[in-house]
Amino acid sequence: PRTPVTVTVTGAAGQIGYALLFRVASGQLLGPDTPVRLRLLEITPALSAAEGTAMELDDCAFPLLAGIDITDDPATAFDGTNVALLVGARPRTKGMERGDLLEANGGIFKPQGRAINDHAADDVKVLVVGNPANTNALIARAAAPDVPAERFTAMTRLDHNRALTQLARKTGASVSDIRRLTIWGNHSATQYPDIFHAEVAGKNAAEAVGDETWLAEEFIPTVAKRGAAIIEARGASSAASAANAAVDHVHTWVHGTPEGDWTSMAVVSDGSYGVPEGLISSFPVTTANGSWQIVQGLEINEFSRPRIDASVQELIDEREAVSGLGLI
Ligand code: NAX
Repeated sequence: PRTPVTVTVTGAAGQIGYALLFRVASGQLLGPDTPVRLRLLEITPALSAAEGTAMELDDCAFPLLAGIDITDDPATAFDGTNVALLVGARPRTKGMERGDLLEANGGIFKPQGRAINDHAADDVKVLVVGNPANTNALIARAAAPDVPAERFTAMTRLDHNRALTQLARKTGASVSDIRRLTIWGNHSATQYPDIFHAEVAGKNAAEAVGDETWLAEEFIPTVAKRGAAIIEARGASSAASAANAAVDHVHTWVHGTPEGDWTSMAVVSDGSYGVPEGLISSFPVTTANGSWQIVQGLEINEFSRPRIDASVQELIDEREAVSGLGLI
């Protein structure tokens, strides 16, 4: 049998953690041949809840689950970790300013980045889910100078999947008929879901839709505000769909994108498409052999350019704010 891969999940007792852990343990993250050792990181008051989840994981008798450790210590949580899923974060509470939010999360992601730097396996791959995800990833990455920058990513796959379904509905196609959709920028309300390079059953998606008003007034806001719509309907934020997107993100990173297609991942910019170097921004990305590459050479039209720029500007502002706070 293969050596188990160590997967660390932070915020393991939260609602995304509850939806995510069972899928990781069942083999959906890394495939049916890869045993998994789980490490659950929680804050001290939530350790008991994490233990309850671990009991349920035991009770699933997953053949691929090689063990579970639960801890409130980042050094222990990331010791030898191969895949780090950083889900736990400090939510924005009433009356909290953006600066307070960034600072509170800096207090989580900076020490976690340092612990990854000092203790994780050489091949560690990091996915940040906890919001503000792109900037939390930037903070963790800055605290881990010995880990290659390309191992720190943030999640826009949920936005990507939301956009796939909206486009499929509009065109009467199936989601599996759609390729080359892109989420650009920040995982926030400024994100830009781009269908100009996408194809629906081999036809250009923007031409298939043929309706820029729908794009500007329905598609983009529906995708960008979907998180708020879920909260409104469900009384709680997206959890199972977020966990599903995290599984998709890592699975694609490890196993590769299909020929002729790409995915959306927030990754460190090399300056492509005018996104300042070093920002962690969502791009069209292909993956192969466990690494990713930003798709090059796409023409950005007049509709897309200001929308990409606006979201990137928000990331620049967030970077300035956390830099001012001494977090990077
Ligand atoms: P919950 O509040 O249910 O769970 C968060 C958990 O994190 C709690 O159990 C808490 O104790 C734990 N935690 C807090 N600080 C920690 C620390 N320093 N170390 C370890 N654990 C810690 O939130 P949940 O609904 O699970 O959402 C988690 C995060 O995902 C939030 O920041 C949320 O905004 C974000 N999301 C990101 C999405 C994305 O697409 N990137 C979509 C879904 C989700 O909104």
